[in-house]
Amino acid sequence: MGYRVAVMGATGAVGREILKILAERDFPIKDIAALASPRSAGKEISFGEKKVLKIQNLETFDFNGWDFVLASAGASVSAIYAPKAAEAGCIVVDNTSYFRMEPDVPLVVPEVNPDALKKAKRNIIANPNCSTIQMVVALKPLHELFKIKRVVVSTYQATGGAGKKGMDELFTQTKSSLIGESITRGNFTKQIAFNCIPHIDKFMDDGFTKEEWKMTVETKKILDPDIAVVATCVRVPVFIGHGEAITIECERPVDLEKARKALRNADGVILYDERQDEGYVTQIEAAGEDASYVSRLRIDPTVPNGLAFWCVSDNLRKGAALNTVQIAESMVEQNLVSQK
Ligand code: A2P
Ligand code: 11C
Repeated sequence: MGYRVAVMGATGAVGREILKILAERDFPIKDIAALASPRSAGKEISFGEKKVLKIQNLETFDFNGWDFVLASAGASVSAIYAPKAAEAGCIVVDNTSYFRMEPDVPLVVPEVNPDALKKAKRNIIANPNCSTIQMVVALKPLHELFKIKRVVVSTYQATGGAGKKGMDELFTQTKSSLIGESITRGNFTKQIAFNCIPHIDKFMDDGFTKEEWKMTVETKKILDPDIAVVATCVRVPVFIGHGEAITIECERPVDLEKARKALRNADGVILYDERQDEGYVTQIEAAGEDASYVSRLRIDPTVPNGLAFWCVSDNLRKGAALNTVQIAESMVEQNLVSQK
C-alpha cells in the first residue's frame, strides 16, 4: 500500500525538507515525483538515504493518477498549478498564502483543527504561515483552559522564511561585512547581517505588514474567530527557527501550574522552562526538531488573567514541511483520500 506523491518546488528550502520528512516518517509512498522550474529539470535530488530523483519540469507534468501534491513553489506558481492538480483528482496541500483565506479551503494544523480536513471539497488544503503554526500549537491547550481573548505577539523570524535565497543573503552579507567588502541587498529591504528588520512581506493600508495580518486572520480561522491578535513581525539574522514573544489575555483566571500541565500534555508542544541560565530553548536548538517549544512561562501582572511566554520552532519543519506532511498523514488516517 502506498500513495503517489508529487512535491512541487522540490529544490527549494521547504521542498527539500518535505522530501526529507516524507522519507524520515516513512510516509506510505508508491511513487514520488520532484517538480521544479524548467531551470532545474533533469538535475538530481536525493530522497531518503538511497534514492535519487530526477527533477521534472512542473510546466509539463501530468497530474493525472497522482494522489497527493505537496506544493511549495510560491503563491503565483500555486495559483496556476494547484487548481490544475486538484481538477486532475489530486489532494493538494498548499504551503503558500494563495488559498488560505478562501472559505471553502481548510487551513489546518493537525494538532489544532484536524476535523477541518473533512471540508476539503475543492481538493485543496492550505498550510498556514510558519509564524502562525507554532503559535496556535502552543495557544490551543491554553485556550481550552482559560479561553483566550487577546494575543500580543512579537516575532524574531529566521531568514529561511524567505526561502533559500533569504539564507544565502544572510550568509553573503555576513561574510562581506566581516572581510570589509560592500554589502549587496537582494531579498530584504535593509541589511540583515548584524541587524533586525521590522518588516516582513508587504505593507497594508492600516500600517501592519501582510505577515502581521496573516498571524491575525489565520489564528482566527484555525483556532477561534473571537480571538484578537496584534502582531509585530521582525526578521532577525538567524538561518533557521522563528522565535515569538507571546502575551495572552484570557477570560478565565490563569493558573500557572495548570498551564504547565496542559502544555506538557499537548500534542506538538515541548515545555522547557527552568527559570535559570540555559533553562529555555532558542532558535539554534529548535532547528532540525519537530516541536513548538515553550519557555519563559510567567504571569503577566499588568492585565487581568494574563500570561506571557516564549515560543520557538523550526520554521522549515513544523512551520512548513512537517505540517504539510502531517496534513497528508491526517487525511490518510481519517480515510479522506482514496488511492489511485
Ligand atoms: P527552481 O529551483 O527550479 O527555481 P525557495 O522558496 O527556497 O526559493 O524555493 C522555491 C521553489 O519553487 C524552488 O524549488 C523553485 O524551483 C520552485 N519554483 C519557483 N518558480 C517556479 C516556477 N515558475 N515553476 C516551477 N517551480 C518554480
Ligand atoms: C517568512 N513567514 O518568514 C514567512 C514565510 O505565507 O507562507 C512564509 C510565507 C507564507 O518570511
